[in-house]
Amino acid sequence: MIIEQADVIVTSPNRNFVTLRLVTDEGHVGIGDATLNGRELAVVAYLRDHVVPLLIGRDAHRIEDTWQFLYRSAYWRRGPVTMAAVAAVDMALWDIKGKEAGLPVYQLLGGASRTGLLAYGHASGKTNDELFDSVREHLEQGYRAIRIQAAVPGLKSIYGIASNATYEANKGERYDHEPAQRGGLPNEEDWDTRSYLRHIPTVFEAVRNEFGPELPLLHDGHHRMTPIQAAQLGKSLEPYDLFWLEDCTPAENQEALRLVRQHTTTPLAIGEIFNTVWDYQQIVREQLIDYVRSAVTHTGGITHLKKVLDYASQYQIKSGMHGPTDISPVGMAAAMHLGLSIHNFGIQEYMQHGAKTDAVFEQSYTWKDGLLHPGDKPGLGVELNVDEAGRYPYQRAYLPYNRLADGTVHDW
Ligand code: CS2
Ligand code: MG
Repeated sequence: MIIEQADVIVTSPNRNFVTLRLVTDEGHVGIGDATLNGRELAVVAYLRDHVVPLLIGRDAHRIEDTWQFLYRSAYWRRGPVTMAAVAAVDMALWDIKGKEAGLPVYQLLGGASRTGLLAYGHASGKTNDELFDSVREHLEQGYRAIRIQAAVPGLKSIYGIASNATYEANKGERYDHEPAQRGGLPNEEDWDTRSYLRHIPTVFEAVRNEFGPELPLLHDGHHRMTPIQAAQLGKSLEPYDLFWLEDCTPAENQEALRLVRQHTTTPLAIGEIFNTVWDYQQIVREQLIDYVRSAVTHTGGITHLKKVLDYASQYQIKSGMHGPTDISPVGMAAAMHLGLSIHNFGIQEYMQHGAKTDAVFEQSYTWKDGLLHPGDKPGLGVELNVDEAGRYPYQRAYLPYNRLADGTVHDW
């Protein structure tokens, strides 16, 4: 079965998405997500100019060989752009293989290891009252685990606060806290770690007092703390029994997590900006994390992320796949197939896309009683409506960045 056609489709319904669409000589269509928030066109160029010419005429059956060929023949290895491009090819080939076999991809990966996938959503608020409303909104929707993000007194803007945190406030359109605002240049936000470290424990105390000790709560530090500051936060949150503290400190320096681990038992989740197993080598081997945060879309696809998670399973580390709105429904479906099949599944982030996005990407995955399931359509189970996609041309969008009070640029 030969790849005859490869198209890179850019569309921007609720936000920008990049999708690779392959067609074989037998008429099978496979799609893969290549969305890299804020750098979408870099992946488009990598795919169109350097990968597509290599795909035409290749045997679509050879998923592993194609992965190794794209990874090793480029000479220059790893990185978010390269691995998002490789991921899209990998997802599209798994989609084709499932369609040819007449099976959902999770069956090709070894079948289901559970009935459904625990999902968490994003509650947020500028005040505790707004945060509580957002938590209630997510509980009413059926979420069984909830991420808590809050404004910090004295800071003008901060990551993770939905423009309006509740459905009604958005007139029935799902709130979309999409941080990458289309049409402009990067927004500058302000940051002060000490104010944040003083405030966040009070937020979790209030949430626990309001909602009790059982509800699994998560928090995203979003790369902003030094290791010792992360250790301080982890320790101060121990009384509130978090499911995880995410991206507590920039983890290019994997050793940094040793210092955090020495001071706190709060579970740690790292990796949404990682893109190969090598980024995890030390933090997995030294048991420095509890959850692997990578998305299929940013980590070389199903083939490679499965290898990362199999490595992590030797250390009882579980998956916590990244699933904000900048992972397309194709990338979400791929994550669900992989998550359903592996033994060491932990939790799946699920922010839900907007109505325009759902019209472009016709999904067959389901979310019921707080559990996700990829569905049983052959392949990944998502169809790209190319005509609908054409209605929404790309709009340049940048993620924000931070500056400290003295003007120093800081991690966002
Ligand atoms: C966040 C992401 O969902 C998360 O955990 O870290 O929303 C992140 O801010 C975006 O994916 C950046 O594009
Ligand atoms: Mg995150």
